[in-house]
Amino acid sequence: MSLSTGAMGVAVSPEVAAALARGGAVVALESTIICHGMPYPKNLQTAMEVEAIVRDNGAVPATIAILDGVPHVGLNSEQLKSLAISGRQFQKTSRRDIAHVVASGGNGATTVSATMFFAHKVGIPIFVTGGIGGVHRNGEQTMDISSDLTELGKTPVTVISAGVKSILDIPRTLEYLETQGVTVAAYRTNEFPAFFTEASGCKVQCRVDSPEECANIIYANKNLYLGSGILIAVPIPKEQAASGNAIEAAIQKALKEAEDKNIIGNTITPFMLDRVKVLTGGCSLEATYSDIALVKNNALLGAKIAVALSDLHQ
Ligand code: PSU
Ligand code: MN
Repeated sequence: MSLSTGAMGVAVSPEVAAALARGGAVVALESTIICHGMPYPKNLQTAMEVEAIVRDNGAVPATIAILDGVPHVGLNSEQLKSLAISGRQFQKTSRRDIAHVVASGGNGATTVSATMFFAHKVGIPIFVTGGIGGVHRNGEQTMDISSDLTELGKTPVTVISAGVKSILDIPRTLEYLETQGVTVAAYRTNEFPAFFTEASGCKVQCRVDSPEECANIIYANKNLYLGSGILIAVPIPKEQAASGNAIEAAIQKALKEAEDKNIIGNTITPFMLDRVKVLTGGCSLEATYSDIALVKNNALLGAKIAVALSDLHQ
């Protein structure tokens, strides 16, 4: 089946297009986590389970990727499978890389910034992922600040994540988000979560306790044409939380390895994520698999927020 890419140059799957046309709930999902975050077949299994959770909770999933130079919003099962098998052959694509990947007819796994861009382009206001990028440790020297943060500043999409991994500088990430005018809300907690652990030591101004409350904030953002994004941070469930000390020790070791190997640019995040996973694998099984558990946990809330938001618009 061939899809019309329309004037926007984006191929929207029939299911997603129909849901958007009726004002139904749709949840965008990224593809970097599939291609660069987990090996096959774990990545395919996870991607399918996340889509199923979104569906079971009343929303339509829209996984986003660039296939043969065409940005796709909503993938069918063959496309999802081929993406998962290809893995790292799909180029990690942030906003910076989009035009080049499209012009060269390439395959791109979209990061948070690129996924937000395409979600907004086709009218999807909600996007679920595991963790977003941020200000890297030593970012004050390297200026390595993820384009996820500037995208959140200029694109009105709500991202549901488990906070920011502590491989990054969390306090500076929050400072930068404030500079960018991004609403940061923590779900059922007063503290910003640190992905593997429930708390980062950083307080947030905005606490939300229900999907409806989240939807009200998104609605207000839209009505005021604020134009900026919203980050909803959901802490890891208590029973899955890893030991903060074990994680920090692994991060320190991985940072040293990255420095020795001179790993910089857009390979630093996948490298750090991979090494922390391996280095904590021995002492904390939960940490190894928390990525998967957390995306699922976030998908559950994201779908409920999407449904609450679509109800507000009816
Ligand atoms: N953090 C995670 N898992 C991920 C990423 C970040 O815990 O998979 C991915 C996301 O796609 C995010 C990207 O948008 O890494 C950020 O990369 P960078 O730091 O190069 O901007
Ligand atoms: Mn970077």
